[in-house]
Amino acid sequence: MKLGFGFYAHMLNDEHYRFARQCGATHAVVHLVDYFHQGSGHTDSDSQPVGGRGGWGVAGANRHLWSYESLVSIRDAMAAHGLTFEAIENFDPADWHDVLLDGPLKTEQIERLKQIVRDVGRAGIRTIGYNFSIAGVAGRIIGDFARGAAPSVGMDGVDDTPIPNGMVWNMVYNQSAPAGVLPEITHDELWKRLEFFLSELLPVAEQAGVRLAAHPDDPPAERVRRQPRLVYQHDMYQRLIDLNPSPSNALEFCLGTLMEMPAGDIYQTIERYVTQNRVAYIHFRNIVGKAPHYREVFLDEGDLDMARVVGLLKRLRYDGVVIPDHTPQMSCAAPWHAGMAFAMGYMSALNKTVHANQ
Ligand SMILES: [Mn+2]
Repeated sequence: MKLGFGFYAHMLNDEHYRFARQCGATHAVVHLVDYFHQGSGHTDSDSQPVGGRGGWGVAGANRHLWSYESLVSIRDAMAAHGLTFEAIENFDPADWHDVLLDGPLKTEQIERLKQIVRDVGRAGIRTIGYNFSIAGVAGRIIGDFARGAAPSVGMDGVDDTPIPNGMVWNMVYNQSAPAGVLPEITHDELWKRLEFFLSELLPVAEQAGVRLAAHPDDPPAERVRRQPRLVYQHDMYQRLIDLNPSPSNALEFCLGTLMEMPAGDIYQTIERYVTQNRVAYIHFRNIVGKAPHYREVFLDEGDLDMARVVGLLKRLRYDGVVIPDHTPQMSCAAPWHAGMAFAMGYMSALNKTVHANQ
């Protein structure tokens, strides 16, 4: 496995590139979306976004970052610090809200996504992670859940409040949308929308040398905010793969989210998808409990045996990128950085130990 680091958009600078390298990272996964733009309730923009029922923030703030020239400039700035720009994580809801909602701008937005895929490929970036979800990462809670009362996130029951018009994927894309809420749709309808998205984009992705990697639904539940979800059990990843045989149809394999799912053996699931060569990159995270009641914790105190995971990845000859997902924050002047440094050190040690023991 290769050690990667996930950057939020406001961390795209020399200081953070150095920090990631100092932690041992060789690869970078980048969130270009500004989740926090005009958002309420975010006191610490370094941490993962956790919004209320109004979502994280307003979509579209960072669209300038997606041009070919911008991608190349980010890639080159990272390369100067020894980092490979491996993947972009998440499309901006401003660019694909009507793809998710089957709205009137769907065709236009699919063309925009195709252009992004071409530009990403031309810039030498191999992967785009996405999460095909209407509610997105909604309905989580914050608390002192991890060891030593470290602030973290969790879930305590499913949020079933309806989503207001103008909002999708937990962000606002139209601030002047008429009053009202999104209509409830069926799971089959949402699978059809995914199938359309994949059938349009995968041929372009193949040509561009890019893989589209699906994140499972976090938190996993049949419905969140009254909207259906696609991948809320381990098996549902297989349905997504079987929808389209393209080699560019891949997974953003989130160990935390998969562990949150009540059923299934995580170690068998890792083997199942890695051996199909569908895992584009891995989110390394640990939790305690199962949806709809779980807590995110430090890597060495959760239900998942991280050493066993790294050993398994080694045995399966997985040579892709692994990044820390979210992590609890630590009590000091730089709570997010300390949490990340702890996670990176732990991952690096596991990786070295596995190689030493082979
Ligand atoms: Mn994840």
